[in-house]
Amino acid sequence: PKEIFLKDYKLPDYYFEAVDLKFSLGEEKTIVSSKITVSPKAEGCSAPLVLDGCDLKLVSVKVNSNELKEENFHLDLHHLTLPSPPSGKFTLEIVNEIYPQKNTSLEGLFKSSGNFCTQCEAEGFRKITFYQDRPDIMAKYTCRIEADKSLYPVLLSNGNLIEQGDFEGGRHYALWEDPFKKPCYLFALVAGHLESRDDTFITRSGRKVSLRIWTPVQDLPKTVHAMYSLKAAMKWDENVFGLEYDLDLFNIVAVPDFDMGAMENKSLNIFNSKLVLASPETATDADYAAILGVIGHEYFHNWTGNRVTCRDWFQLSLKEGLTVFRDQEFSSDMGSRTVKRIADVSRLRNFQFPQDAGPMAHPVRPHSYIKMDNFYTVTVYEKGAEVVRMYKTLLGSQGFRKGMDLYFKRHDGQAVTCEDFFAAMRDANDADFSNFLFWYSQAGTPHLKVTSSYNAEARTYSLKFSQEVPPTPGQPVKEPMFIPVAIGLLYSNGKDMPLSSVYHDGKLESVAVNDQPVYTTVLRVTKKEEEFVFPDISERPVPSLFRGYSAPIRLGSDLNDSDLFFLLAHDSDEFNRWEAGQVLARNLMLSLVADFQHNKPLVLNPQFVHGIKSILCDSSLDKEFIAKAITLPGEGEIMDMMKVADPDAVHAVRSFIRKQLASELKEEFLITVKDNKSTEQYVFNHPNMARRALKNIALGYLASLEDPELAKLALHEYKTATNMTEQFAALEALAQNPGKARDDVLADFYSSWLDDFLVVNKWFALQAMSDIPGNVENVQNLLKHPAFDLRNPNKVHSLILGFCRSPVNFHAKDGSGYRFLGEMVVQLDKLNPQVASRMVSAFSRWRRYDETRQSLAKAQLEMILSSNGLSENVFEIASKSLA
Ligand code: HT7
Ligand code: ZN
Repeated sequence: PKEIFLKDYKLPDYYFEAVDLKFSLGEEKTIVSSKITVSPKAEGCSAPLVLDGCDLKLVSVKVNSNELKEENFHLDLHHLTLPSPPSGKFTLEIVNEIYPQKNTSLEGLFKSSGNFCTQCEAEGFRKITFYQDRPDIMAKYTCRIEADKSLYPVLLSNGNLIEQGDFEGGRHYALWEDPFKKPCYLFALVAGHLESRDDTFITRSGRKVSLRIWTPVQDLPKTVHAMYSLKAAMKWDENVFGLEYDLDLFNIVAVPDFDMGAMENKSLNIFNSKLVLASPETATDADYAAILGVIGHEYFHNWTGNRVTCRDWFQLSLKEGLTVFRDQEFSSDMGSRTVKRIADVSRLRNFQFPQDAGPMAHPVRPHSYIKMDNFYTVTVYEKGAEVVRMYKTLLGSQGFRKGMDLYFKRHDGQAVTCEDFFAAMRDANDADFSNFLFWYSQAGTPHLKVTSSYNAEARTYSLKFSQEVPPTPGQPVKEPMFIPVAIGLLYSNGKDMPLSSVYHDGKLESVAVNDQPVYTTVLRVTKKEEEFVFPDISERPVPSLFRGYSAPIRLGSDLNDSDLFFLLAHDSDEFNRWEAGQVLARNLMLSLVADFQHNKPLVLNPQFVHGIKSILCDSSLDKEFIAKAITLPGEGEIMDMMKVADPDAVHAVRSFIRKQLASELKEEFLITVKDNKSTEQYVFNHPNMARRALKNIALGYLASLEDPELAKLALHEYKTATNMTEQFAALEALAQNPGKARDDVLADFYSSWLDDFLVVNKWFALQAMSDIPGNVENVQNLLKHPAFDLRNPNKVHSLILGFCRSPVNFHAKDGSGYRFLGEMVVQLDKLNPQVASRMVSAFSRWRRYDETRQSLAKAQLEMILSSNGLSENVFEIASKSLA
């Protein structure tokens, strides 16, 4: 397989101005005709025109209406080449056949539950027709779709519907025109039996936009929340960024078979059904929140991604990092900012940090790839969003908005780079960003050490920073990064100290704003070692470092347990209160893991129990914050901090602490469950979600005790729940412990929900993720369950990736978990390489484990690599994992 490098980027020799597509959809085959207006980059260009094409049957090629003979073009497995196209502008007409009914890869044109549907990002358009399939080719499109009217009554594409009609013999057509130039990855077509929920949105300039959410008719009642989310997102983008929707129609289509969450095709977003359909009885609060966030995300792409797109796929984070940042901010504004930040940082730590420390580590803007699909990663998305967040931290809300305005002013309608975004931020604010661009080019999570000292005589407080960016594949040595450190200092009474100035590089710099002292300031750490000294500090402060998690780094500080307990109790930055609790919990878990490994008895620090109790019982705190604060760090996070990851020890310790807390705080947890029971109808708002979250966490703790009385309580909660959030939490609580009660409740849940495929997926996932010993056998049996289907990515995620989330079972020392995954990858690769390569990623950190596990995992990676007909997707991840 060929590796593609960022440094080799070249402007295209030919641009496409207009593209007219025609689709004749059929049961055997689909005929695609394209008419493209081609213009050379420069007068007299004699370069060959190379078009991408994959799995296409060419029927004819015409240039300026003349059909080309075979000797005048060249066709191979991946390209159609015109060696000497005419000089100057010309029209190119191509006819080809495709076979969507046989397409299980879910890219290009495929069928999902009987409906036609497309997915073109990143390089799927080449599975539809021959084209320069790259994002810097931006053209205006029309799309004419012809199909059987009774099978496919709805025909959709991008832009506006400008014509439609019927033919004799039961076929009909629709002609769509998109007035905006776009890259081909934003092209979309849907044809099928669908109904829509319709609504309207009046933009702030008074334009009326029709909103339609399309699903099979029986699912329409479940689109209320999606429509609410869409309208909220449209309003939010106007209010916060001044960005209005630019067409008269916005369509969303929900399909059950989809590789990712959703796709932002211009005016025709296509969504995985699980991110559209929700009702209180069938969807949890987490589902509702995910729908809000992803509907927002795809809508926000209309500006950050569609109006301004990427020059090449290396720049993916330009649109994805920025749009994730925008959806995070949207969700924060719609709910609790602190809780959202905690969730986002946890995700970064649990998924992105391990990637950044493993063989697949890559910068936010990768330098090379074999298959672009493999780079839709937590690094490009979530770390990319943190990079955007740092601009905002450094520039403030107004400065950030100025940068965004300039970005759109300069680049609307263009395909651009991460430097263009950086330059807009810098120029709009006249800012000095020195080495900030290393965030795009250097992989690895920087380690930042902070040491503090207080000089009572001089009344100064010093913070010394030293940073290290760890080596990653292909990048043994790194430059220091530009790290914004948002910081506050606390008096011993817990109040924030006012800050007016700081000594840095021998100079006294003001940190006041409008001549007023501040309580949080942002220090700019740009060197390997750097010191900041605060003057006029009357007592030894406790520092609150990286408020709001102001940079994606690993922090090592000299704060001791009593400082951390103090911050947990007093910090005015709520995120840092949570963070202090997490640091305490991580330290505690690591020390108990060491005890476990040395066969020492496990004893829980009473101060920790007291800390958890005081949070649980603090009625002044937000309930969702309490739920987050009393949740222990995940097993993956702890393993990530160990020299040799020990899944059995970490699991034993986490279970021990949970049980110990449950037993010591049993009364408090019981009161929490009782006081937070739902009494009214389900409402999706922060106070109600917070109450449910806290009740569910408390119930989970109680059920861990394996006490029949508490199991009875959980069963009662399961039976009386009026919404899925509480019913599923009760099911999870009961399913922690093996036995008849577990088996019965799982069987009851399935028989109650077998008609709802999204709920059944939850049922698969819950069993797959179980830590019950030897669960691999159960998962293997579930593969044969009538509701399971290997061709559906949601089901594969629930069952197979779900299984890999259980450290004890996936990393079982007998190798059964690894063997199971190895076999599944080989099978899946034949159907859907993108999904298969995501599965292989579960192996990528195999070197983190003991020798026995290492050799078992390595054997599976080698087996995968030696299998016949391996896709480039799987090859790239498996070979890089072994390198
Ligand atoms: N921009 C979309 C990416 C996407 C995708 C990528 C590869 C293969 C399938 C895919 N489906 C959607 C989604 C987004 O981030 O908004
Ligand atoms: Zn996106």
